[in-house]
Formats: sequence, C-alpha cells, structure tokens
Amino acid sequence: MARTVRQSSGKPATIHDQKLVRANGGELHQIAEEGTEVLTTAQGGPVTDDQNTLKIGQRGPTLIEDFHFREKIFHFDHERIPERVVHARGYGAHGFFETYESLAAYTRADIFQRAGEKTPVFVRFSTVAGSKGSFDLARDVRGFAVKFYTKEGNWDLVGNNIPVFFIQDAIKFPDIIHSVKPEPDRAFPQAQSAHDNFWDFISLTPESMHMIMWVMSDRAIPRSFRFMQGFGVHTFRLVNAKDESTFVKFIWKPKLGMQSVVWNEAVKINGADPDFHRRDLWNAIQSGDFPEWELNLQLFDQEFADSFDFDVLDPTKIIPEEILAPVPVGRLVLDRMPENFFAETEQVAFMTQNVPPGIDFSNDPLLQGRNFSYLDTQLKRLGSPNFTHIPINAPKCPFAHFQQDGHMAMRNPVGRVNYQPNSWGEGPRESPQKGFSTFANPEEGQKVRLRPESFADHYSQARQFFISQTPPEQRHIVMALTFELSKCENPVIRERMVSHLLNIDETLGAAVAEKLGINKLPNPADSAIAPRDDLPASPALSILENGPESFAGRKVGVLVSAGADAALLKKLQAAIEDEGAVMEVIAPKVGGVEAADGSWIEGKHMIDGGPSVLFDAVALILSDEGAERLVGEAAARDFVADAFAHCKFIAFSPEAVPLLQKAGIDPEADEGMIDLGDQKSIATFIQSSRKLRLWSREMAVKL
Ligand code: HDE
Repeated sequence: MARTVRQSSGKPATIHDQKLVRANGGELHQIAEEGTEVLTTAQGGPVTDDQNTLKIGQRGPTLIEDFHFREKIFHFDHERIPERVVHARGYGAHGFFETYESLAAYTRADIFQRAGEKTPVFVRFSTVAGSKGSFDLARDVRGFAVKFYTKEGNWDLVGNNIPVFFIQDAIKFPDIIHSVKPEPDRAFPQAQSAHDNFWDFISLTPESMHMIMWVMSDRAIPRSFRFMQGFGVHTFRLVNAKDESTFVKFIWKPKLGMQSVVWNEAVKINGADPDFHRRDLWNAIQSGDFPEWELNLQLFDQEFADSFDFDVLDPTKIIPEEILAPVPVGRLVLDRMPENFFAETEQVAFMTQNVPPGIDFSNDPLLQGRNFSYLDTQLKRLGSPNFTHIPINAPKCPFAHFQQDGHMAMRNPVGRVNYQPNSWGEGPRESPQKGFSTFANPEEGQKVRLRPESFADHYSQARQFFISQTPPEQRHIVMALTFELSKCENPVIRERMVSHLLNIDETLGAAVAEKLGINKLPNPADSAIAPRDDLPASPALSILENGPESFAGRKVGVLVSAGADAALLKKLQAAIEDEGAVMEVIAPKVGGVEAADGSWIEGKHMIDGGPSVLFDAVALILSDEGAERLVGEAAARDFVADAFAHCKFIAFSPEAVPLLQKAGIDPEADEGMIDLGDQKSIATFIQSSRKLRLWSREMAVKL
C-alpha cells in the first residue's frame, strides 16, 4: 500500500485547518474522509482509534490483545540503532561527481575514463568524538566521506578535513578514541578533547604531534562543511590497464575557499544553534546554492617517494603542495538533501575497502587496519550482513552474486542455482578482464611487530605546519593549546605537552608555558631522531592565505528596529545578493517591524535567537528611538560586542551609534566599522567583507 510521501522541498508544507472530531472522553480524533488515506498497522490492518488503548471499561485495565498498541510500542522501542562508535554526529547530502578529463594513463577505473562523465555520490560530513546528539562546533576533526556509485561498484573515499592522523598503526585506534571520549567513570566531557585522558594519551604518543598542530588550528572549528578541504589521508594507488601503478593522495578543495570561526564564537554558536553546520548545508542546498569541491590528485612514483626522508606510507606525513602540485581532476556538487535522515545519512555504510578496479591500497598500516574495521562495524550497527540491500548502500550498477538469506534479506535469488561453478548455465561468472585485480606488488619479509624506522620523525612536519601559519593563525594555535591544557587537572600532563611543543617550535612551547603559568620550562621531550628545522613554510597549509575572493555563500545579519530606513535596507540586501551572499533580518520581535516609510520589514530572528555569531558580517539599521530602546537590552549589546570582538565587519546607520557606544565600541575604531551614512559605504562594506575578518583588530580586542 502506498505510504504518504513526505514533503522534501525544505519549504514549509501547506498547513490545513484541520477538522477534529471530539469523542466521548473529550480527546480529538483526526478521521479519514472519503478519498483520504487510512491509517493502518504495519501489517496493513486499518486502524479505528489511535488515541486510546483497548481497555476493560473506561478506566482499564489495558488488554494485551490490543495488537495495534503492542505493534506501535514495539516498533518505537526498537527505533534506535547503535550510533557510530566514532563520527556519530554527521550530516549527508546527495550530488554528483563530474570527471574533467580521462585519466586512463594512470587508472583503469571507469569513473576516470571519460571527460564529462557524471557519477552519483552521497557525502556524509561528521565530527569524530561527540555522540549523535552533540553540537556541531566542537573542536574536532571533521569526517568527509564520499560514496561514489560508479559503474563498476561503489568507491568510498572515507576522508577527513585534515590530511594526517594521530597514530601510525591501526592497533592504537581504540586507545586514541577511548582517550578522547568522555572519561569512563564520570561520563564527561562530551565532544571535547579538553580533558586529562586525551592529553595524557597524546603527551605519551609523540607520533600525534603533527596532527595535534592541525587539530589545535582553526581547521578544527570550520565555519561550515562548505568551506573546508577534505583529504584521503593515506597514500593510495592508481593502476592503469597495463597494470602500472602510480601512488596518489586525494585532496578536496572547496570552491568557496576555506573559512573557520574563532573559538569564542564556536562556544557561543554551540549554544545559539547546535545544528549550525547542518542548517548551513540544508539552507544552501534548499536555496539552490549548491556546494562544490574540486578533487585534486597528488600523483607520484616510487622514485619520488624515495626522495623524502619520511615514508609516504606514514599517515602522519603530508607531501607539501609546493613540492608536488595537486592536479584538479573533477568536481563534486551537492544538490539534493536526503528525503529521510535515518534511511540515508544514518544508515549509509562507508567502507575504505570499497574500491573499484584501477584504485588500490598502499601498505599504510592505518589503511590496512581500516580495511578490516569498516566492514566489521556495519554488522554491529546495521544488524545484518544484508546492509547492502538498504538503498543508500546498494550499488547503482548491475550486480549479481550468490550471497543469500540472513536477517532482513530483501533481494532473494530466483531459480535453482545458488553456487558457482555450476553446469546449469545460470548465474554470474568471474571476469578476469573486468574484475578487480590487486596490484601485484612484490612483498617479502619476516613476521614482526615493529614500527618502521622510516616512521620515526614526529616533529619536523609539525613544525613546518606551525611556521606556515599567518600570525593570527599561530596565535589561535597557542590559545587553543592553552585552553585545552588548562582543562587538564594534572600538571604533569601540561608539562609533558610543553616538552613536546618545545621540539616543534621553541616560541610555541614557551608561549604556551607562559600562558599556562609554567615558570620553569621543562626539557624538550626525547625524540627518536633529531627534528629538522629546515623544512620551508608551505603557504598551502594556511587557511587565511587561501581564503575566498568573494563574499559569496556567506551570510549577513542585519539588526533592525521600528522606524528603520527601508530603502537603505533594500539597497543593502540587493548588494549582498549581488555578491551571492544571503541576508537575514534580526528584529526586536520575529514578526518584524514597521519601517519609517510605513512599509513592513519581515524578521527572520528575534534578537535573542539571532546572535551575531551566526553571521559572517553584520549591519545595524536603526531609528533613533529603536537604538535608544536596544541600548537597554543585553542581547542587542552582545550582538554588537561579539561581532566586534570576533573581528567582523560592521556596517551601521548613524542612528545606531549609541548602541555601539553602550557596547564599548568606538564607531571609528578601525576600517572594519563602516558608516552607512556615506553614499559609497554599502560597496565598501561588501568589498571589506570579502576579507571575512579584520584580523588586525584581534590584538586590540584581546579575545
Ligand atoms: Fe575511521 N572509522 N577509522 N578514520 N572514519 C569509522 O566506521 C577506523 C580513520 C572516518 O560518515 C567507523 O562506519 C579505524 C582515518 C570517517 O559514516 C569505524 C581507524 C580517517 C568516518 C572506523 C580509523 C577516518 C569513519 C565508525 C584507524 C580519515 C565516518 C562507523 C585505523 C582518513 C564515515 C563506521 C561516515 C568511521 C574505524 C581512522 C575517517 C569504526 C580502525 C585515518 C570520515 O569503522
């Protein structure tokens, strides 16, 4: 029987004025009229009453023969499946990948054979440490998992927004994850690395130092999924039709450039809108502003790999883009939200071992371990080996095999033959030509449990990352480390971390020690091999060096009051929209305000519900009386004070000056304060906002 098709456009469904029928007990019933769908049980039985259980007499007891009640509650009791053990909180979208040019010289993978080829994809972004219901702006790595439904089966590129990882060997994964999750006796803190267990483990694990630089940088507090890079992390192989292998690293670059928030902002966003990243993706896609990334490849051979003193199999290392330029090979566009979050985003099962012919693994020990874990975890989470029968996980190409039965089998074999070889002339056959064949890399050696010597350098690239950051970004790393370590109750852990930081960069170690109140610097940590200090800065590693050229895709919050200048607001809106950005109005009441000319300005938020942390830049269009009233409201003062402290560009009508002053802001403080009284000021505001933040203000506000 047909199920009600839910509205999926994202626009509010039309609300009908419902006729409800009152029954004996006074409760309201919504009765199916002629031609409307009848409510049924899961077995298809029509339901008479969905408000009352079956009872003896009006006041009970309830009867166990009430099969409708029992089925409804039984199903409800089993609605939850285990959340992902890591990356529990995530958000997904559908889209496509378009190949630019044939890569046949490097790979036989069908997805890369033809220019203009479009492959459907499903992408899930996530945080790592928090549970499913945690907030979006945790300081954390972000997952960036892409499932390509290729014509040769699913290819899952299960990456992160950071190109390195904490550990070098998969056997340490449960330890690093246990350490970052809530501590087992007290069950807190949630979605945070700022606690003893995490820093205890990290400070005893020098191989994590490069990753620590990344997770303490602004990369770990992205403005939205749309403004972050993605990385396959490991070295993979491409294999062509002649069985020649090329090493490859995968990099996603966002079309809108990179952007992050500041920590003080992140903390406040988590309170104001815990779904900040979800909402951003939802809004962008529903409004037709489809997020886009370019896939880049770093391609190299063994000889090139041998030219480094680190190992390309070590997942704590990168190959700087200045040494090996990434080549753009296609674009990823996200253009459709799932119709049902559970069915798609929650049930999607990414697996590193899903590779099509022409893409292969390297011996990176982390990747090898992941190839076991991802299949294993799906059985636990989805509960059946038939998880590929769920539409989001099923390939979109023809497939045929002899697997059968098991829980929830939805695709069952027809006919007599369920084995191979068979002489009935039925069923699929192997294909040496089309099938996946592993690259025949010669391997030999003794069975050992050893970390390769080539994995021994833990500090040189950490230092390279640090020196590649601009001064504001370096300051943010110092502040992040100070914040996190100040949450560690045990001073031994703080000092141990400082001893590692001194190996990375002396000024970094000393700055953090000073801010933690450690008066006597500890000795630098023992290192397996001497850290290099001659690796040159790599500008590609900085977010600020690689910001956007326009303000497109960003959001301006405009605070208005009754009596505001509607014409000015319209002009501002037109300029914002011309730039490809979005404007939202914040008003004392969500219903809006009457402008000076008698027109009505609709509100999107009331002041408490629309703090400035939700916007990339803000404007104030107030009347004299409006400003006077807002001066007395803490939320209005916070709106401007936060925008200023977070180094945002602020445009204001002259009437707003008293509000600025009351919040302690000099309207002429710097070039980030733009008076809308001037004719050209709207253009100046838009142009300035392209820089996203006025970082030179940061030292003055001492956030
Ligand atoms: Fe994962 N990881 N991981 N991971 N990972 C999972 O698989 C694991 C690692 C990543 O949106 C789990 O289906 C091990 C690196 C993403 O559904 C699990 C190791 C990178 C996602 C698992 C790693 C990742 C996961 C949990 C060390 C970046 C979310 C649920 C050897 C390249 C995918 C699941 C989604 C999820 C294991 C390390 C990325 C338990 C054992 C490195 C984006 O199988």
